[in-house]
Amino acid sequence: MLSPTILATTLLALLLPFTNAQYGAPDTPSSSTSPFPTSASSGSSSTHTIEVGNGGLTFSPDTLNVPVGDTIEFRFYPMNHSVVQSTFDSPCVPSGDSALFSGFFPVQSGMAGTSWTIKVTDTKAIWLYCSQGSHCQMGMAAVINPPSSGKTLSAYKQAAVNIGASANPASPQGGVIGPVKTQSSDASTRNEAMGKYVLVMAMVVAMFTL
Ligand SMILES: [Cu+2]
Repeated sequence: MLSPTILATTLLALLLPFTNAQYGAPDTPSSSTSPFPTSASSGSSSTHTIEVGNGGLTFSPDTLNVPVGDTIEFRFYPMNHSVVQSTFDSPCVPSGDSALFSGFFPVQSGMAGTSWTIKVTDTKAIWLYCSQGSHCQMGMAAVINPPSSGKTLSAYKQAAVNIGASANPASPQGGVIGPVKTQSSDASTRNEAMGKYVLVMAMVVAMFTL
């Protein structure tokens, strides 16, 4: 049987190294208690992809939540689609003089070699449609960062049915046209590796601390 005194002494002996580490005893490497960065990817941005017209008059996905600072790459499929920004209240027409517009991307088969990339600069909803023929009226629309309540993409599509004709700005604006980006860039691979490294180090530190 352990006496209460021995038990207390044993407990104290067990807890003492931990306590010393917490308060940075001189013989404890200070690096083992230094705080780790909570996220290896903070400060970097990532690219989201939306396929335009892949297998039908669709955006895939047609609803996307994108953090401010991230970019969206639009990839184009046959036959000839575009991406234009409108308001929720007026589907199928540009939202104004500075409405985002990709231009048209004619492609016979497969994916167009060039894509259109925009950067999300605030949290406001971005309503998008295709200005080719009656694609918008047939439901070719999408929304970035949809409002949490009220305005929905399905309501937008219902209203679009009654719009006489689509329109678009005179020339592409608000984005960057360039070669399609490779899916796994060096940067994202590095971020992934760094994330695993931080996780392993945190586990090692936890093993020695607890
Ligand atoms: Cu279209």
